[in-house]
Amino acid sequence: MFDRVTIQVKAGDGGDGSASLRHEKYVAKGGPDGGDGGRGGSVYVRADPSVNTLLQYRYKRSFKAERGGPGRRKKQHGRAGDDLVLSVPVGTVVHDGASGEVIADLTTAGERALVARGGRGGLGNTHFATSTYQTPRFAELGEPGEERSVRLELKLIADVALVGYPNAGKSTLISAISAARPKIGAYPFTTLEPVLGVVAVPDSDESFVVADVPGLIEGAHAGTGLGHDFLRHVERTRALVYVVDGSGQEGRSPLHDLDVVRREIGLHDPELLSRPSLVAFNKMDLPEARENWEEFSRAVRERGLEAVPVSAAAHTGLAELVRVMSSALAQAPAIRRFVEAEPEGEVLHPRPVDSERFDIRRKGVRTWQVEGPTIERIAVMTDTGNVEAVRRLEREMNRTGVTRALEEAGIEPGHVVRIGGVELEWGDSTQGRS
Ligand SMILES: Nc1nc2c(ncn2[C@@H]2O[C@H](COP(=O)(O)OP(=O)(O)OP(=O)(O)O)[C@@H](O)[C@H]2O)c(=O)[nH]1
Ligand SMILES: [Mg+2]
Repeated sequence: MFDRVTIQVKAGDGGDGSASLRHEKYVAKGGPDGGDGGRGGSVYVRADPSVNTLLQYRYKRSFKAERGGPGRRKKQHGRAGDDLVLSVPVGTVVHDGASGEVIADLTTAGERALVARGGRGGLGNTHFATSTYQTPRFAELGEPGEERSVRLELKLIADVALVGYPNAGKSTLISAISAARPKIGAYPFTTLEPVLGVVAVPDSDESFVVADVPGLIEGAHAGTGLGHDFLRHVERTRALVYVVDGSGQEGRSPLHDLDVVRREIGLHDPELLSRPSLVAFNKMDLPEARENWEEFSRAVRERGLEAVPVSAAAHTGLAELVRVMSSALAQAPAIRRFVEAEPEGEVLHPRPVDSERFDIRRKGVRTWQVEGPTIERIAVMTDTGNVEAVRRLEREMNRTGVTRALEEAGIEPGHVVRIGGVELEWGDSTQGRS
């Protein structure tokens, strides 16, 4: 079943700022006129009602948004990179691939989550001119776009799940009460993927969504048969219908099947047992089923459940079954899928506000590491091949208190400081407090 996939996403890098100096007639070097780089495109995941599976991510697993354009002379700013929007089915849960943490649960059509933020454009040199320093010959590099792995997990959203032993007739039943046409077979495990069908409630304009899920057998929670993996889909349904083969297959009694299936469901998630439930006692067209019905219905009532005798094949009892299903739903609490969400709302994943806080760690006798959002961002946006750009980084280190903290921690000339991806050698001459 292809309902989980991990993809790599990379937002666009910001465009580099420009270090252009104005060309004026009769003036050898004019003031700075370099524009800013454009921001990089971000990557979003969006719940699209016209998409039903995650299959489009089966082979292509890596996605990149466009980078921002570079700033140019005459204060021309670079153009912003286009965002990349990845479509997923409604009901997709988006996790951070590394931590497993849930970034967003896209339960409403149109909802989208930001998964990788585009890098900021680098500032052009016009930003670095001061009254005493009028021709800065450097600009910031674009900030790299965020990059991360993202796990997409599809959890179907249905009102009612049909659960039961293989061959109980779940697929036959859903095709009898809805327009869904899953494969039906006289062999177990015909259904390999969950299937959804919309059921109209007679004499009303209501309808509800039913999910036909693969068969469950004893030991499913431990991986027997198809295992219980697909029961994750059942977690998102509001009511359960246990479908049992009333004729008893291979010497198993219908009651035994019901108990086994309920036990497996409880082992997967005990909470599921307390959802509104009922039993569809199927294959009433067969004499064995009619014989079993009396005893079964009594035993089921003792368990506090209601059973409805039906024949999915002969289409008997179905109107009554649908009526009981819809009244079970009427008592079922609205679950997570009804969480308030703006139809076109955006789920933002929290991102630490840029702060000037930083930590210093000694990494070895001569090596120091500085970590902090602001200083790291300035460092990655520094063109280390440009002396003036490095000077500016040093000024920022002074301004934010990094320099003082390193000195207090005991840094000495010749030591190496790492910030973001940048390495600086500590020296007397370059650490002037300007
Ligand atoms: N006589 C009779 N046979 C039925 C009835 N409902 C289903 N069947 C038969 O039972 C067999 C299994 O039906 P399916 O609908 O594929 O059963 P399932 O529960 O979806 O099975 P899995 O997908 O393997 O879990 C098929 O041969 C059906 O024709 C019924 O009401 N009466
Ligand atoms: Mg089936």
